[in-house]
Amino acid sequence: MNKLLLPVLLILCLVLGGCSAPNAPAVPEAEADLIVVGFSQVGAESDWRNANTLSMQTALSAENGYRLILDDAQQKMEKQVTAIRNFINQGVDYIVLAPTTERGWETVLSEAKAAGIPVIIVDRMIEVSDAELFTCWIGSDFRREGDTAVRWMEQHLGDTPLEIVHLQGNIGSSAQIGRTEGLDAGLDAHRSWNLVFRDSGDFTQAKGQELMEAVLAEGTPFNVIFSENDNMAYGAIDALKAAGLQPGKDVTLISFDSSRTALGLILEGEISLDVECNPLHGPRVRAVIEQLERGETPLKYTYVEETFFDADTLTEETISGRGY
Ligand code: GYE
Repeated sequence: MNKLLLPVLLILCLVLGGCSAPNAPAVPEAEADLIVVGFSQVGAESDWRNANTLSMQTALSAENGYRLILDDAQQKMEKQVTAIRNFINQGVDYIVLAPTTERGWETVLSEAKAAGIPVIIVDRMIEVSDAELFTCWIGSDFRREGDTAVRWMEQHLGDTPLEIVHLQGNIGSSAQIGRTEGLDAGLDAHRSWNLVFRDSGDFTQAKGQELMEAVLAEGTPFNVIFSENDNMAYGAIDALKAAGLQPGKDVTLISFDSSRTALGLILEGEISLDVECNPLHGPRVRAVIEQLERGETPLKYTYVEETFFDADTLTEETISGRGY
């Protein structure tokens, strides 16, 4: 071979990543038997999300026989579409998708289907006309979570006049849609409940704080905050305290997720109700892949069992035994 051509070819090989140094196997032997899973994750917007990522990484580890390719979409649906296309190009064995929003998945999932790659949906749901575009779904009943919060409000706050500040999650995500629908049903059923503010805080602490600061600056009276996740609730607490208000006393704070920090805040009296949402889907996804590997058909929809916590039901033991 031409002396000049060889280094050029070598560099090209390395850049394209298609081949390796002479005599080295293309894939390290230990990795050759691993099941390759591409996981398109929403982002890192909350403690819930980080616990979910960790759960997937732990369950789908090399020791357990997996190679997990994680893609963080920074809460952008378009980034997830690109990630899925990359997974298809890489020829992964399975795709796991935690979708940001419910809509817009038809095309890319048809591509995965055409490539013969099973797609497992976790956490939020997708809305597609053909349910064959995904193998199965594992997650929470978000409408039920919203209804649970409303039932608690009925029992604990009754028909007293409520001025409700509603901090929503990512608009268009199942978690937002279900929890908002629950509250809307409560608002319809109670003439004395008033919605005084509603906006999306994107499930982040920073945005939750920002929105609460805006409400406080406006001088809008309120006595309930309905925060669609814990991180926005933490932001709201910071804003309330900075304004000299005491969460739990001056305002009833309702939240979702029930991560360990939030449960601690129930004990301290700052959060009044936290509806549980379990992020530990890693072992559930692994069990589904094992079923598929054995040629079995997993359940199409699996709803995770969940409860709620308030000062009456929460114990120190629950907090210490919490996995997230
Ligand atoms: O409540 C929130 C996270 O989709 C259930 O997303 C999940 C939600 C969760 O960012 O904290």
